[in-house]
Amino acid sequence: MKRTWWKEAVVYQVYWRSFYDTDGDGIGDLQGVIEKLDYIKELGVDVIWLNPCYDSPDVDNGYDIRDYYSIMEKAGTFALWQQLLAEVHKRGMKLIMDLVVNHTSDEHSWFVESRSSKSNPKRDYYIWKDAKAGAPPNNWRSYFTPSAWEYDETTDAYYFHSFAVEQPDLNWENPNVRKEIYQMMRFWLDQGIDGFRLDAIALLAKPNGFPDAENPDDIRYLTNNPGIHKFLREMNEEVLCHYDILTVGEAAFVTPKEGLLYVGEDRDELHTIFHFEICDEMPKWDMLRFKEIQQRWYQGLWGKGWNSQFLNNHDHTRQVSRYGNDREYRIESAKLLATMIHTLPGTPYIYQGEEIGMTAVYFPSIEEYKDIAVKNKYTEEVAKGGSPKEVLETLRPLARDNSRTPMQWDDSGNAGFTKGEPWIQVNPNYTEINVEKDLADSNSVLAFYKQLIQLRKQHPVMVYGEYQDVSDGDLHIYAYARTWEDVCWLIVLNHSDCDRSFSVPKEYRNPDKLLLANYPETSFANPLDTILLRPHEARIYAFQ
Ligand code: TEU
Repeated sequence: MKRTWWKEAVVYQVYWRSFYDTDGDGIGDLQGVIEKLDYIKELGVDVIWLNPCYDSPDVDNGYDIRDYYSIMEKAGTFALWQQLLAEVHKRGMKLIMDLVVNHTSDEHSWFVESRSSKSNPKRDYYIWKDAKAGAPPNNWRSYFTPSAWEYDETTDAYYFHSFAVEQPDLNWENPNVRKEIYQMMRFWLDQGIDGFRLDAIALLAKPNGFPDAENPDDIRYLTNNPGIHKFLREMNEEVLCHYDILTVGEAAFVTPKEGLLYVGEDRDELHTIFHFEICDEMPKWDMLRFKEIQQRWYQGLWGKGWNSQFLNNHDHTRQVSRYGNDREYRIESAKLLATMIHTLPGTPYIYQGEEIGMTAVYFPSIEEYKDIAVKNKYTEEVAKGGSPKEVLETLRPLARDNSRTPMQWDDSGNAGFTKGEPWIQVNPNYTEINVEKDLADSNSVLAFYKQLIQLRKQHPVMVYGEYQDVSDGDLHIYAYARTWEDVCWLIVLNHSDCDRSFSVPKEYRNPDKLLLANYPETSFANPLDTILLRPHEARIYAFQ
């Protein structure tokens, strides 16, 4: 298997608007990211993924781009962004930017022109259809609205949007659109960035002929359509292959077999992808399903393509709340989930705040929620007759705002995030959960993440080791081996609130050492017949 820097890297995702505010406007900024780079560097990570900071009206927190070539005023200036890039490189880290090219803002000049008249040269930069008997062209919904079509009076036609009304989809069938996008990508790569996280990239190709969907609510018809690989191969040929970069595609709803078409080393498309089977197929934590998904992706990609491992990001609620136990076992389960993500095959991603075990938030009313997705869904469900209280209860656990509350730096006002009024409320538990507290505790979640990241630097088995699930019948215990040359690791995880025992397969009963454990006082025994695991206990054994 080809060894590359991005396979060996750990990526840290900075949602800058919630990271650190230096000008007191209550919103994080690029200066704040610069001032916290030493903190990020000391984690030991290699790459920073920066969420979109291009000029935007901010309807969808920067994922509605108005000008690809300038920086959003809230974030800072282009010169400041250049300084951030230089400071990241000075510290020996790399920076990948979010590439949002499935759609733009409705305030982008291209769309302003496109909607102005049917004869405008930029009309076909977007997807316009005439009404069908006075109704939208088909029955598709979008991720954020009941219909994926918005009527525009000026030209008496509908335009298509996969997300918000304010995010019209670009028409990727138009070669002029693709040319403009490739030119913009080269601009940013020539600034010296180290790659892209490609937003909603599997949506670029639309279903041929825009037929009605059998089940409009099953939104998978929007993604992974024929033609997507033609676009990605052209993008690779025109742009990506000319740079030594990391490209990670957000590819919702693809299976391992389909995923390989995006990241196969012989495909000349992308390097790796975030799949979403864990989030989409598992509305609630189900260890058995998780193991099956991991097995499928290992068999589908290993040796042919590269996977990415994550459990949360700015779109998915805090992992310790969704998959762990953020009450009695917050610290243990935060460490357990980290151990899993960092020892499974693929590049691990850390979403800001997970390294101190930040949790989901509980806002009492819809007013405190800021995300267009959750607010639109709330309006939609209440309009359908849902009781506001019940609708909020349903939406609350998976609302994207759970992961967008400000980074908790210390126990001072607003968790040290801002001296102003924060754009979104700080999680009230910041007095207990914050960076300053974790830095002072050698048994903290933060200290544990640093140990895990260090292990990756010292042990190629973590990156290139073959994977084998060696779990026994207990659905709550996940045990697997990683093997590389003459090195073998056994990872054993108890995903439950109870004590459980794991009977060790005979070939793993004589480890040389207990490499890492998430309970400080864990004794090492050899031979190992049965391991008694405490709630949310994780162990890594090494066999030299
Ligand atoms: O998210 C894309 C998106 O919403 C879907 O892929 C969904 O996340 C997936 O199916 C998992 O359920 C990206 C950005 O991450 C998000 O913040 C933006 O709102 C969205 O695109 C539009 O740009």
